Amino acid sequence: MAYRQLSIESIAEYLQGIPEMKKVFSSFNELDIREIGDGNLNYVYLVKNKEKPNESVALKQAVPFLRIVGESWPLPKERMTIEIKALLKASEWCPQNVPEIFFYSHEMSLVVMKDLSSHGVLRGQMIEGMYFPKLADHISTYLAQNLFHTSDLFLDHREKKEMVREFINIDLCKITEDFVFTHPYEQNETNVYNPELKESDIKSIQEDSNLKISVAEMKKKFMTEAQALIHGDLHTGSIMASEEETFVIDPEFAFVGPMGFDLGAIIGNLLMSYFSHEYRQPLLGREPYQYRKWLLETIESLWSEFVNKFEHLWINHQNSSGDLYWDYDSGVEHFKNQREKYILDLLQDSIGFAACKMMRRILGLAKVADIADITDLKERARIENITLQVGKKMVTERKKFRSISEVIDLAQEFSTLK
Ligand code: SR1
Ligand code: MG
Repeated sequence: MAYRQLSIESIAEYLQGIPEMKKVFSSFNELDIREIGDGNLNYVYLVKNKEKPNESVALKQAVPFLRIVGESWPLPKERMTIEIKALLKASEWCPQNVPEIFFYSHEMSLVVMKDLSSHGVLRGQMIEGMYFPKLADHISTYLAQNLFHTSDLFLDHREKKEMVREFINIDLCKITEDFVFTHPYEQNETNVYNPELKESDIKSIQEDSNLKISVAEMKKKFMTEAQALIHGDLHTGSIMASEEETFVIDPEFAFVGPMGFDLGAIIGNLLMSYFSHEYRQPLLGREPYQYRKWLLETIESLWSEFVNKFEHLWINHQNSSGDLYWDYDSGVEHFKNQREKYILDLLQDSIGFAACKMMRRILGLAKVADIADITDLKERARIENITLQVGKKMVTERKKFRSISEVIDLAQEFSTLK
């Protein structure tokens, strides 16, 4: 079927023509269809049978332009092909953390998935101060499973290179290269600033040549390091969660890139939530420490559980296959040292990427509601500047960090509420 952009009016008829949908819907006569997409790129519809509300799906369709900007910014709708393949790949390693797919069409650039609306987007729920006791466990599993099994530590050399080819994602990588690693650090027409953010604060980032060199190093890593198949946009808006379950959605930015980009994305977003709650917790009528403490503990356990799970997979694979990617004499004797070095490099990469993901959300086009929705613009500017200064230190000094707890210490040091 040739591509056409679906709408609330045309979805019922479209779904009725798909045999797989007959397993979900007993009737197509009374469907409640709402557009619920709050992302920057695509359209997402929630489709429910009014008579039997447990019969429901989410339909996501890519359009041939960037939604946040409009039709004036073309973007190949074929990005959905990458998203579908990445969802299928992730479901091989941790099906419990990705949405079940009922149907997909590369021609129509769409995917029909399990309705996860009862879970809610993590970012919105964290803005409201909700706790997710299993988040660190679930996301560390998702990351360890996916990153390990799509890296050279696990895959055969040919399979790995074929995967690199399969996931070449030129246009969406270019969005990241521009909007995460370039525009926020220059005077660019796409940047959007809080009017209360001081010019001197903006300049402290955009005119610091040391910082720009550090960001450029992270950009080079992003562009050249084919370490594993990464999600590519793992912020808290790409996660649907309840207290019990966690689902990672929206992997349209997936490609074979540096593992630290995914770890950094989630760490950076949790840090921004932490800074935002310096303002938000008192507003919610709560004492300011408990929730923020939980956020920092989540960062710490996400990292340490990731390391444990990743190393466990690596050691088991080594023991069972006897195959090392650094297959040379006495390689086995140095296995432990190699793992330590690999993990330290990964920590420092993650810190550098987290910093870029934080600073771009303050100076660049795409914001995070945690901070950007703070209505008191002076308070927002104060939180924004904390985010910028912590980001600056993280990226420029990333090679000095030896553990995740040093990142936590830094975040606390810059908070006004200790
Ligand atoms: C210009 S598109 C802005 C952002 O939306 C996506 O979620 C990615 O983070 C992208 O950089
Ligand atoms: Mg997205």
